[in-house]
Amino acid sequence: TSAQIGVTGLAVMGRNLARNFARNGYTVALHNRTAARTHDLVKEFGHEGDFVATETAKDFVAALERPRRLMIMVKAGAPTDAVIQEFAPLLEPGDMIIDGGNAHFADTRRREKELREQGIHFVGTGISGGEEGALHGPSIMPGGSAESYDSLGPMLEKISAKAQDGAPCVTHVGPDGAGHFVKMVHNGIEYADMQLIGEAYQLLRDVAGYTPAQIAEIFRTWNTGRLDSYLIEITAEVLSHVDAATGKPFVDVVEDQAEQKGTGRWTVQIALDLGVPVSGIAEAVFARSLSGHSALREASRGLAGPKPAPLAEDEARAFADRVEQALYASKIVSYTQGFHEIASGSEEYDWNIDLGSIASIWRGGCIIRAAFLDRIRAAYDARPDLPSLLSDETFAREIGQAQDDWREVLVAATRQGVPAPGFSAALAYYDALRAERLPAALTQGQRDFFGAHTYRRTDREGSFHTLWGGDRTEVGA
Ligand code: NBP
Repeated sequence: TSAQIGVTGLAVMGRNLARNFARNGYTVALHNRTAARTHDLVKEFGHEGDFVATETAKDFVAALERPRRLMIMVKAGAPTDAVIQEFAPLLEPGDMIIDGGNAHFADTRRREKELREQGIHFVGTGISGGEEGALHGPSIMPGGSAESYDSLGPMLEKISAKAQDGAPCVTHVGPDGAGHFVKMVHNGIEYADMQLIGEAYQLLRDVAGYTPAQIAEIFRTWNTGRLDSYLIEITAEVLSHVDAATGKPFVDVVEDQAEQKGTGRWTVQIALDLGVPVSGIAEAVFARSLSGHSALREASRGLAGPKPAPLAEDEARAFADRVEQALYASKIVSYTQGFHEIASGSEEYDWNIDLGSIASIWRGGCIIRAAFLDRIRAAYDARPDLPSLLSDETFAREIGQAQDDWREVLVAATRQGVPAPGFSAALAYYDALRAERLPAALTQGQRDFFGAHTYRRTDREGSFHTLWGGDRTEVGA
């Protein structure tokens, strides 16, 4: 039997993707550096479909039909290069290597270029949805050549999540590293969503005075409205969970230091390189790193600040409604920033990414899946050259309606000393974009003063410099 696809790297993700392919009727060749994992999979799940267990690279490659489709699901970085080096010499022109790991898109670009010289299609593929998604249907973001998608697309569409309208959550994102780039920004947006939800929780707790169980109920209500999303849903689950050992809310017994694996950080690093303001996403990454500085936090505990006093019941309820507005408005901003980064990456690397289709494939399977994404897709479908999500009429109207409450929430947060860097960065972004004039004019004056960096004028073409050290006349530069 020859397999339509092979998966090497059978830890949680690879194993579940292999099972997903098999459950969808494909014959799947299996390989793992440590052969025990391969045999365990067959022993436990062999009844789910057709698997071909192999131990050597040669046997693995020989088990695949041509052109070969070989999926790598190993740890990102050096292990991925090692596996490529092991298999590439055994492949032929036209074969495909699919890297489903969380690779940095720059690595994917390099690998794609090297393998293209051998006639091998290298398909860097973002996969979101964790191990459950891998098994039941993830959101899949393949890059690589259009030709490889002709061969792979139908298989990926089969194993992918389906949105509510039945559309598969996979599309050919664009050439070389486009898929991994989009996956990276997906994760950055995920960080921002989580941070904003965290701030909403903290405000409901410290300003409104609600318990975690009450806040879980509030999130459940929100989940029936425009915030309907996987992250809001699981937030309610986590908040209502009670620790068995102590009887306390689970959220109160967990160490408050957030960890990260790096894709959120990459989103911000690349945004800095591209010159894209992703301040909301950056605050989310910084908030995680701040939380981890326990010595710094310990040393700062005694600093002066207000003591939050809980609100009366009806005020608390009104405040919760305002927090919903602030959360929704801030969410619009972080997606605006994330899509701006995708648009800039697409332009920089000539990927020609269709932004509406990205919103579309995030509607199911992935961590940021949300009803909201349908609306983003509609916005880009209506106007593919939309300069920013904020210029979409519907989003502009909604954020306009939310802004009073959004500001009130930040006033309360500031007064009561509850940090809300995500809400606050989002509002600053919104106000900066709206502003008729920015202090950037003053910045230009300062730069010209100390460094003769020159400036442009609002009323005439050209570059100018003022003789600051002399008689302060203006000269053309
Ligand atoms: P891990 O990232 O933990 O990687 C374990 C796998 O890599 C094992 O199969 C291991 O083989 C193999 N491997 C390593 Br480590 N070094 C190797 C080498 N030098 N040569 C050959 N194989 C090597 O697995 P995972 O959590 O299943 O994730 C797989 C990929 O999917 C990663 O890139 C991850 O970032 C990405 N991803 C993960 C998630 C998630 O929710 N976990 C979601 C989306 C994407 P061994 O068995 O012989 O040690």
